[in-house]
Parts: sequence; structure tokens; C-alpha cells
Amino acid sequence: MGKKIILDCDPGHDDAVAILLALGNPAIDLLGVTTVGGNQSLDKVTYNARAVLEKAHATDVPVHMGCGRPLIREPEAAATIHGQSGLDGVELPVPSRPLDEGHAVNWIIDTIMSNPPQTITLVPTGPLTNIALAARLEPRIVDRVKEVVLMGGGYHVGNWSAVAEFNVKVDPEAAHIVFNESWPLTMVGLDLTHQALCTPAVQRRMEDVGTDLATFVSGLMDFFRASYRENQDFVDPPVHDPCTVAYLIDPTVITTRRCPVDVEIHGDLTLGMTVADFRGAEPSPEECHTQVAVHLDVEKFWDLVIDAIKALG
Ligand SMILES: [Ca+2]
Repeated sequence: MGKKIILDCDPGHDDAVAILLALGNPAIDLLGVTTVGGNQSLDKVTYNARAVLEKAHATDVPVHMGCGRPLIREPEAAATIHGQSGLDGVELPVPSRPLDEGHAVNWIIDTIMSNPPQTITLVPTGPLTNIALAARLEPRIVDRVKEVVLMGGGYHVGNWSAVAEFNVKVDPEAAHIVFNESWPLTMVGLDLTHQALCTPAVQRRMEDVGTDLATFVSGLMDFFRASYRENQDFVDPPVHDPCTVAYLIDPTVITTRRCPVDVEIHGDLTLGMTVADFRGAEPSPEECHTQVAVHLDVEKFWDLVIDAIKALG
């Protein structure tokens, strides 16, 4: 059996690829998908999550809807990057399976508490609202999860402000809670994910898979490239979210550096900044529960993504 993960996401073009990578690699056992308002409204991203699972013929994976807005602040979508649907650029299949009942936060807690300790990994790839609320509602989950591997933040770069990344900037208070709980936490931030560029050569490899699903992913990447060119001055789009899953499949895909990380929630200019402290010698896991992703083995990463698309047929 693969590593058991819960993917808490806001699909989102790169979230969609993260879902497919989790489904298409036997090292991962995707227990369920939970959704959070982020890239688009909660209703839209929840529909998108179900549609992506439908597209991959993975209708046995439960989807639970979570929080529609941040803990304190007003919702803020990323329509400039992901379009009005949150997954613009492709035709989505109509989900055949109804949305599962039960709030995502309750389902996350129940799943962690009903599985043996240290067996469930949380993989948040959207704002951290659901995860923060779960930790507050049932604090025992903090010791019980194996680890948290999240896409968010960045130690030297921002995208939603000069110093803040979207997922953290949208709900900085939730991020503050999640980064300050004692669970082992890996921040896969922009410093890492900006190495995961979907170049035309990568996209050709996807298309060469030749399946309907491959065409779907390529369509997503076309839209993603156009919006990143227009709004973020990128030539090729960085496909952030699947980097988390790739790390869990094969830890050698990502080099990490252990260091304290905290989230700025008071700064006028720096709200949502993830402040990583690289001073001194690298601490041990006993001394420091957080680490940041530093370097991506780009070739291995895309091999995993393309192999997953192949495997899903
Ligand atoms: Ca996302």
C-alpha cells in the first residue's frame, strides 16, 4: 500500500495536476480530496475537484467540501491565473458521483483519528483554513498525523505581494496556526515550485502520451501558460502543487533545508510572508519541526507527472 494522504486543495490548474499525480502513482494512496475556497469560490473549486476525479475515472475517491472563506479576512480569488471557473481552458466532465456529505474539517479529523497514528500525511495545496480549523477543533490530530507537506509560501520570493505567496496571503492567520503547530511540516514554496516550469518540451511529452487525459492536461497547461505570461511575467508556467506529491512519492526529487519558519500576520507590507531563519548550523528534526524545499530534480519531477498521466490511461 502507498502512503496515505489527504489532499486539501482549491483546483486550480496545478491542483488538478497534483490530484492526477496522486491518483496515478502507486506510492500514494489518496484517501480523499477536501476543498477550500482559494483560487476560486468554494462551489467552483469543489466542482472542479469532482470533475478532475471524474476525468481520471477515480470516482471512488471521496470529496468533502470545506471552508469557503478565510478565518478573518475577505475571500480573494485568483481569477487572473485560473480564470472564471478556476479551471479555464478545458471542458470539464459532469461528475457522476454526488458530493460526499460531511464538512471537510470533520472528515479530516475523523479520518486521522480512525487510522493508526503516524499513517496519514496532510497535503494542503490551497489556503490553510481547513487545516487550521481541524487543528483547533481536534488538537490530538497534531501528534497523530505523520507529517504536513504543503504548497505555500516562499523564503525569498512572493507572487501575491512582493514577499507573500497566494495560499498564505489569502489566509495568513490560518497559515500562522498551521506553521506553529508541532507536526513535522515541509514548506514547498515558490522558491521550489518556480523550478517546476511546464516548458513546451515538457508539454510535448504530455501530448505524446496520446490519451484523452493527456490532451486535457495539455489544455490546462495552455491556459496556465497564457495567464502566467500575461500576469506574472513568466515564459512557462510553474506547476506548483504536484511538487508536494512528487516529494512524497520520491523524497530525492526535492532537496530540503531544515530551518524555523513563521508567518507574518501584522506587517503592512509583509502580511503573509513566510519568514525562514537560515542563520547558523542546520538544526536537527528534534530541534526544529519545519523544513523548506530548496531544489527540485526537474527531470525526475516531470517523469513522475508524465508516468502518472500514462498510468491513468
Ligand atoms: Ca492550489
